[in-house]
Amino acid sequence: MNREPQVFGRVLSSMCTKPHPEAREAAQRFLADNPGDPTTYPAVAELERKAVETLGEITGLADPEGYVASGGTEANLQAVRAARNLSDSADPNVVAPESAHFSFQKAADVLDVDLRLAPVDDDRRADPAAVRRLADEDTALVVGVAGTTEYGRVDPIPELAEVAQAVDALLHVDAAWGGFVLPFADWEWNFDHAPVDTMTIDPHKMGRAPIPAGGFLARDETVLDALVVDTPYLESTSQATLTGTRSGAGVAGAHAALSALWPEGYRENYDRGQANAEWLAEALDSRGYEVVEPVLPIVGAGELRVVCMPHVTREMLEEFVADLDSL
Ligand code: 0PR
Repeated sequence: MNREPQVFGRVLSSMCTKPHPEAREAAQRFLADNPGDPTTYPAVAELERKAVETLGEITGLADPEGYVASGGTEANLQAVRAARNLSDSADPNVVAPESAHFSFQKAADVLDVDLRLAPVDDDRRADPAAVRRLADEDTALVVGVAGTTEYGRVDPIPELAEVAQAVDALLHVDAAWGGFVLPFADWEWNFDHAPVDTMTIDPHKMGRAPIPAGGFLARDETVLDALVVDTPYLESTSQATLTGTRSGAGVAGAHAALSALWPEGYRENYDRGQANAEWLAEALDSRGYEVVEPVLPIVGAGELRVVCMPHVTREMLEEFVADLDSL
């Protein structure tokens, strides 16, 4: 059976998008390279270092530690794992807003930590007072989301950092989706705005890299050290990643997309996506839908959710609204 890949003409609520052509090409060339063995595959290892450096630039972090992960789920899991390993509690917990992505539930399950979900405020952002009430001396990690999956909300990261400091926990920011639009919007979310310890920022979402390409970043080497295992028979002596063999296509694709698009290409994606989101919000509002204002390019209205990814054009949205009108 010869199936064709999905055409993006009617994909309106996915966080995946068409890869940049140069990223597609780079991914294909590096299909058999394994960044998990950097001494045997030094070229792809070099691309990964450069990709991480650019992710650092995007998130306000000079000399970033980190790597290109399989996606946001792995990056979030590694943040929880590092915090758990660094904690001196016998029964560590993680406090996150209830708007956090379900990957934190997987992380808590796999790592056997308690996940405490705090109610959000009226604008669906983390409420620092509610997070503070759930945090205690066993809290290893406080989580903030910069661009929530459902409504694109940006949590008050500096206030969450204060909560983390008050209980001596690490602070993780999940910017898996938002990381490539937030540099062009006016929010405090990154390593430069607050004492953020770790961050998720995924090139395979708004970054226009092919799947799989997530991003895990850490301010401090000690975080990566907390993840390291020895790799006795490899030339490199240790590994901090979760998976062993990793996708060279993912790493090379991410590097190529970042090289082609940061910063101007991403700025254009943001400008167009945000304008489209505002246009759609207005179109839905004038038709009587209860619309959640798009502070980033995601429009929520009742059961409806449209993510204005780079492949989503005004024409697609006009067609969508016309379809709604004809129902
Ligand atoms: N953090 C945030 C804020 C996310 O939105 C997501 C995924 C993750 C972490 C996990 O990332 P990975 O899926 O890369 O592990 N958010 C999307 C969502 O749940 C994932 C997705 C993407 C779902 C494309 C469907 C789809 O077509 O909507």
